[in-house]
Amino acid sequence: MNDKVLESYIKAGKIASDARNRSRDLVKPGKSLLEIAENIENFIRDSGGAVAFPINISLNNIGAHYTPVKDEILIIKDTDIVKIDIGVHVDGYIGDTAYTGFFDERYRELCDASRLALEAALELCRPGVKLSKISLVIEDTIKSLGFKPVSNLTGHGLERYNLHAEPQIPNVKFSGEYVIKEDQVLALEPFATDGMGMIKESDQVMIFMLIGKKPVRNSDARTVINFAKRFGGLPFSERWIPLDSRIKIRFALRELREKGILYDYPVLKEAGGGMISQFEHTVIVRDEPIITTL
Ligand SMILES: [Co+2]
Repeated sequence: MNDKVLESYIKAGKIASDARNRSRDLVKPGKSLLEIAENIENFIRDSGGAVAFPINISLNNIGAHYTPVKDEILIIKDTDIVKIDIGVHVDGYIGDTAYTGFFDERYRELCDASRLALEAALELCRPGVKLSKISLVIEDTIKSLGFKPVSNLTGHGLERYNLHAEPQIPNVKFSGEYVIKEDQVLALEPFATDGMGMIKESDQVMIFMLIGKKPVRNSDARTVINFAKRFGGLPFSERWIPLDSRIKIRFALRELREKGILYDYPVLKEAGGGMISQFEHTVIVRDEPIITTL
């Protein structure tokens, strides 16, 4: 990795970390999800970064991929646990970080489980370590606190303008010989739950990504394509689309999904209705691991 690339990763990580810390003051009972999302995404842009994916604000049994819509009505309650997942890029180099906020002490241990699993896993991000060892320590740490890792949500590699590069990093043990290498960039994100230990897709979708090119006749659909091209293949939010009505937006998105032009990220919910906690950092694999989002 050359100095320019390293510098971009460090800068993206720092802005993501600042955005995460800033969000801690906003994530409070009575606050609206829409207000939090707009505040944090604007902060990222004002700090000289670009938003690498719409801020995910996933409550309770939702594991990921919830981001407010234009007419969002959800307000945080004091019984909620709130996962905030933030992505920032600088010239395509991404920092990805998440934490879980809670207001009721009964969720402390659930949140500790994914936080401590992340801390233990980060220690292992050195050249030559087997990926399976990282997954094992995540599973063991979460189980030692009496919870289950979410088996079908994984950490992931990061590459320029690629949010889900190889390798996938399971949060449960597996057997495999894959070894991590110096300068690989990894986003580790343990998820812990008191439910079944699996997520399933719901039929709600708020996050999309452009994946294909095909002619479309509908002018609103063309507006969405032209808008989506700005993101260089990174995901975008329905909320950002510059069309004046949500009906037009939904209609255009449906056409593009059906034609295979858009990929969608459905809201993911715990299969047994359990609560989910998540913590995440981005790390550059080195003998002394560089955690860019610390
Ligand atoms: Co991630």
